[in-house]
Parts: sequence; C-alpha cells; structure tokens
Amino acid sequence: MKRGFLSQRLGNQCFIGLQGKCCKNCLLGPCIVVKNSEKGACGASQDLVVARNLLRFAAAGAAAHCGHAFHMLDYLKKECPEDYIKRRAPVYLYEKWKKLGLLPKKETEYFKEISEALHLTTFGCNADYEDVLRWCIKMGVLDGYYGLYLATELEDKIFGKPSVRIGELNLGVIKPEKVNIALHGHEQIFAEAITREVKRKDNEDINLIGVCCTGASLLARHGIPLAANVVLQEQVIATGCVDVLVVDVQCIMPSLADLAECYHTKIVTTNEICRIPNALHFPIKNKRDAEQAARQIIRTARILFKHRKRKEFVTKPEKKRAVVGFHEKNLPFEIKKLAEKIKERKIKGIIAVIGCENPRVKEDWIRVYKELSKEYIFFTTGCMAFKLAQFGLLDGKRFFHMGSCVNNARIAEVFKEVSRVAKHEIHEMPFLVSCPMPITEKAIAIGMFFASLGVDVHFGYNFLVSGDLNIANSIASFLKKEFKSKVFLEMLPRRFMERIEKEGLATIYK
Ligand code: BF8
Repeated sequence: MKRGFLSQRLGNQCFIGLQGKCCKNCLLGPCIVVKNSEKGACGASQDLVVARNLLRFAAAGAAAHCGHAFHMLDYLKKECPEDYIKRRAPVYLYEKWKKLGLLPKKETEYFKEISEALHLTTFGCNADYEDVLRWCIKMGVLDGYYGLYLATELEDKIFGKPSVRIGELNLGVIKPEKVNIALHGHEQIFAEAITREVKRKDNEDINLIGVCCTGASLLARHGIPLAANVVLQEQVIATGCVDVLVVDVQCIMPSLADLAECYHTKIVTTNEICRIPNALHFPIKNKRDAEQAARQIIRTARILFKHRKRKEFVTKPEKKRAVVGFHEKNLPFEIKKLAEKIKERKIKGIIAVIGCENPRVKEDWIRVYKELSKEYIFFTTGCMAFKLAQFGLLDGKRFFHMGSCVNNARIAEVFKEVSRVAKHEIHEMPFLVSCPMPITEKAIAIGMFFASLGVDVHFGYNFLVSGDLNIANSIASFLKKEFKSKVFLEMLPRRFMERIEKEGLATIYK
C-alpha cells in the first residue's frame, strides 16, 4: 500500500475501470469488456456495462445530496414537502419530466427511486442500455430537487442566507498561536452550533476554520475562513497546528485518520453514517446534542492546544482574499438587467464552474476561465470556487462565489429566473456548466441535473462516457431531443475556449 499524501498515493489508474468497462455487479465476474464486441459472463454488452456503471455513479451522487437534505429534515423533525419539484421547477420542464417518467412515482418517496436505480442495475435486471441511461437523467432530477434545492432551502431557512463579504481562504487562515478547530464535510448542523458557541464571549482563543463544503457554507454565511478544499485537506492536519478536526459527511478522506496519528490532532465524527477509527464520536441528532458537543469539543481542543508543541508554522502558508456570499437574491444586478445584457450581447452568457479539484487533471483551466471572463460572467461553487479564489479571481464583479456544492441550486435558480424574465426556455439561453476536474459521484449527478434543465454540461475529465461509445451517442440524442442540451467532454482548455469563442454558448452546443 502506498503511503504519504494524496499526490504520492495516486499511482497508475485502471483505464478499463475509468472507462466503465469493468462490471463488478455479480460473482460470475468481475468481467472486463474492453472491445465493443465483447460480452460479460452473463451476456451483458459493453454498452450495458458502461450504462449500469454510469447509473450507479449518478445514483450514489443523488443518494449523497438527498441524504444531506434528509439529515436536515430529520434534525428539524419535518417531512419532505409535498409537490416539491412541481413548486420549484419551470412548468414546462415539470410536464416534460412527468411525460418521460423522470419523476418519482410518489414524489415524497424519491429514495425508493434511487434504490430502484440500484435494483435495475443488479445481475439480470434491465438489459436495455438506453433505458438505463434515461435513469441517469432521472437521478439528476432527484439530485437537483430533493438534494441540492431542498438542502439549500432548509439551511437558508434555519441558518440564514449568506451575505456578501470579503472572505479569507487557504491554509494561511490557520492561526498557530490560537486553538484551531477545523470543520470539514458538507452538513451545517454541528458547524452552525459551534459557530454560535464560539461567537459568545470568552472564546477569543478559538480560531474556527472550514474545509470543503461545510467550510464554503460557513465562509458564505459567517465569514469563517476557509482553510482548504478537497486536495488540501491533509495539509490542514500536516500544519501541525490544528487541534481538533470535526467532520460530518462526504469528501472526508480516510487518510486523515492515519495522518492525525502523526500529530496531536484529534478527529471528531458527528454523523452516524460517517465513522472513523480512533476518532471521538459525538452523534448529533438535535440542537441540544449539537450545543453540548460544541462545548465539549472546545474544551478538548483547549487541552490539546496546551500539549501542542508547535505554536508557529514551519513555513507560513499563503492567505487569499475573495468576495464571497452571493445567492440568487443578492447579486449586484437585477435579474431583469442581466437578462437584457445577455440579450443585447453585452454579456455573452453565464458559465458556472463547479465541482471538485482532481489532482489527476494537470491542464490549466484557470487561465481559460480568466480569459473568458472578459465576455462572460462566472458563477462558482465547491472546490473549484476555492481554486478560483486561490488565483485571485473571486472579485464579485465577473466571478461570483455561490457557496457549497448543494448551493448549485442557487445557480439553477438564477438560470431559471433569467430565462423566465427573458421569456425563453432555459435551453435557449447561453448558459454553460463546466466541471473541469470531477472526483466524486456527486459531481456526475449534478451534471445530469443541469442537463435535465436544458443546460449544456462540460466535463474536463474522461470518466465513463468516452466519445466513441454508443453510450455517448445515446445520451447525446436523448438530451438533444428532449432537453436540447448536451453532456460533453473536452479535456483541453485551449480547445474548450476556441469552441466557445468561435461559436458562443447558445449555438455551438445545441
Ligand atoms: O460537494 S466539490 S470534492 S467537497 S464533491 Fe467534494 Fe467535489 Fe469538493 Fe463538496 Ni462537491
């Protein structure tokens, strides 16, 4: 087993697996189907194997986002709202999804549909790869509404909407002379409780910092500095200056547990589905649990700080500043004005840069986005927002930080409103979602969601859908026919830019 940090462990990839051509769904295999003419032991074609793998990816992503929203509902002792998609989606899209069978049979039982996606990809179930691919889009619709929208809406309601501010980012926000408590993951329940606790008097010795999407939300809502995105999470511990790392769910690398053993840092888990060996576990079920855990963790961090030998950085990391805290209602322009500017071609379109930072992707996407920002405006979320901030691009003029990955709902809402005001359907507008460096299944589910809205979705990394497969053609023709959208791969930033510069968003990709 390779040891060390993420970049040292990456190693060689299995290119068969990367292309989705390995089926592990039964014990006749695993079967690899490298050529299109080959079949798995059960007779599954290559197309079926790839389609099933893609659906399992999308279903897992939808499960994670819907699970996030479900944890919020559970915490609030609330049921899933009735007619939620109907009330949030444009009418024409709701009717279309209904006609195509992309909505849950019983709306509030959307988890059953995610379960059915797993069911139909088991040994000897759905053998029609085109039908399997439709289910990927269905996972996108569920992900968008019962995951992204619902989680964002509940968190905004309970914890308040973000406000525009100058935020601080990067490892330099860790303060070696203070008690550092890092908050990592995606859900806000505990993170909000400890933020409230630290804001009380007598806690000036505590420095809260965020990591990944829990951190992105804290930054947007409260201005808590964001220390790291997914690729820097190990470095947070490796500074030797973080006393406690509290995690909730998702994107928390198991390597953190090994790393913490090398330092004085204690890891604390707060969700029953995300346990880590040797971590302290404070399961949070309600507000009282969260408040008690917050006080206990602050006490623990203070004790650890006393024993921490390192009270200054070995090498001082950089700190960056960025304008953060935008949402669908506080952009510095009215939606109507934005629609007009787009119509008059004063702004050529909106590009949403979303998703993870994958260290396997070496291309310089930042330069291209910067260049395009002369004519397009950019919304950004998640780990890519952090990366854009590292390069000093989040200025609140051309680049707008819209929060965490579930907050992609905010971007979808702006797309919906701009097109409504412009009296167009979403697919007629020059909108693009660009996910240059996906890592997680969630990024794929988000892509499927935007495609189901009629927005073209760019991936910069060649996962599962490679150009010459029937799969790519099938997804393309379904999306084109029903939503006038496209999911496409472009791994070279220069070519991506040339295509946009030459033909613009609205014409080239439709
Ligand atoms: O949900 S961008 S690596 S942190 S999955 Fe994870 Fe990807 Fe980062 Fe947030 Ni989003």
